[in-house]
Amino acid sequence: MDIKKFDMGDIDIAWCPGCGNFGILNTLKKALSELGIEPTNLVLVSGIGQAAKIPHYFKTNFFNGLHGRALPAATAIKAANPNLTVISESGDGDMYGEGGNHFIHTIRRNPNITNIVHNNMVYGLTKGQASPTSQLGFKTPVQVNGVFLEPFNPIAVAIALDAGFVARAFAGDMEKTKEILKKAVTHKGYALVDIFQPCVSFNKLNTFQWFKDHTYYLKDSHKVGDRNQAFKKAMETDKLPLGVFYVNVNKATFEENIGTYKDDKSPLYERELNFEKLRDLIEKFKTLI
Ligand SMILES: Cc1ncc(C[n+]2csc(CCOP(=O)(O)OP(=O)(O)O)c2C)c(N)n1
Ligand code: SF4
Ligand SMILES: [Mg+2]
Repeated sequence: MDIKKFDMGDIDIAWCPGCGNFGILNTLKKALSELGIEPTNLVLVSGIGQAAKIPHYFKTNFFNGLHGRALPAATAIKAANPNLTVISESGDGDMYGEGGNHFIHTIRRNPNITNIVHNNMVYGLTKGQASPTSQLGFKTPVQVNGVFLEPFNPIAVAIALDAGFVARAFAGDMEKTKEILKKAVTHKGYALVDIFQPCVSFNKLNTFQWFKDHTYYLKDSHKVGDRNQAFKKAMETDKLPLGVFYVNVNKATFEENIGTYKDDKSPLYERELNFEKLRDLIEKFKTLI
């Protein structure tokens, strides 16, 4: 296993010392190395935020776009070249707030990509406002009397939408997180891994210790194919379950469903562009104006 192949060398990393993002960065490199994935065959796609900086610290291909917009870019990249391993990287605000609409409809499309969300229950980059997953009562310089909205439950929403793979991990447990990431990346279709990631600077409520005290791993007897059981587990809030909640392997992917690959399996990016068709279409539209 050679995780150095993903290293950027001696670069400045703009995360606070002790941030949970460091654990996720290393664990993802290990998981991908153990799966034998090469940097040239990988694309990391992100939006904006502390978590979304992860592709800057990874020696591989990446696309860093607008806040909340990682998933449509990731879907398009995978559709243009299904041979690539495509991973979307976001924070809880980026994915469930600004990107909430894409979260829902990407699950429906089911592209063969992995959606990793660093869930620190706060807007870290912009210095500590509440995010969609902030806990009730969480006080911030904006939410001075404490958050009064029920936190968004991404696991329950993903299971309700019949996402093909739904898991939750904890950045303080590298070994288990690595195993969950490996399962997610090898799942055929959309895979969500929501990772609890302590923000040591702006979330003094949900600390490493808080996550240790408020989580437990699903038992081996948990049946990942049972959607109702998975949903019940997702609704637990006293202690938050970790592990793989739900897997559905019987879903066609976006790339399988689109007509582009029906008769021709060669990746879209390799094909010759047919400008004639486009010209005809433009001329036809001109006559309608
Ligand atoms: C459209 C838009 N709205 C707001 C912002 C400002 N902004 C940048 S990052 C961010 C929140 C990031 O929070 P999260 O996704 O949880 O990432 P974290 O920094 O916590 O890892 C916001 C609101 C922006 N860049 N673009
Ligand atoms: S602000 Fe929070 S999320 Fe951002 S680098 Fe610092 S500890 Fe990590
Ligand atoms: Mg966040």
